[in-house]
Amino acid sequence: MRQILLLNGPNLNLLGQRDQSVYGAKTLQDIEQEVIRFLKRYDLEVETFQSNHEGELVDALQKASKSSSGVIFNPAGYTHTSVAIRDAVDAIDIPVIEVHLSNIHNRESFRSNSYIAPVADGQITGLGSNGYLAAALAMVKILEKGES
Ligand code: DHK
Repeated sequence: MRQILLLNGPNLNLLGQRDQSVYGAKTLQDIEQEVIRFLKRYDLEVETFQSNHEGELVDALQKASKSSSGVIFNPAGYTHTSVAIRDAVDAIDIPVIEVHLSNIHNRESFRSNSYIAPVADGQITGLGSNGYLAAALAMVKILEKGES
């Protein structure tokens, strides 16, 4: 079965206890389960990984290029700082969709810049946990197109 990596960056392990007016009430496990359930309908298996460490996220992206068909990725705070993660996304030849729970364009100005967006297939921001499902559907469509 083909596999999608659902990759989450720093502090997203704290979802549920982080500011719920910004990040919602769901835990990361809730979101992961929703994506797993959704992609199962399309015969796609989901591997989940969360890390607070930049290098581990780089490692996960490199590994995904060998074992997965695509990545749904919330780089969290590293979105706005990490050239290394951007380079990893750029270097791998599978689709990567960037997701943010909050709308990074209506918060502090430093959040509106994403180092990842220019090298990702697309960015979904501000739709809360539904953004992950939107990314999952987009990933299905991207992969279907690749097959035809
Ligand atoms: C998550 C974070 O942790 C922030 O650092 C980003 C992103 C936004 C989100 O909305 O999911 O700025």
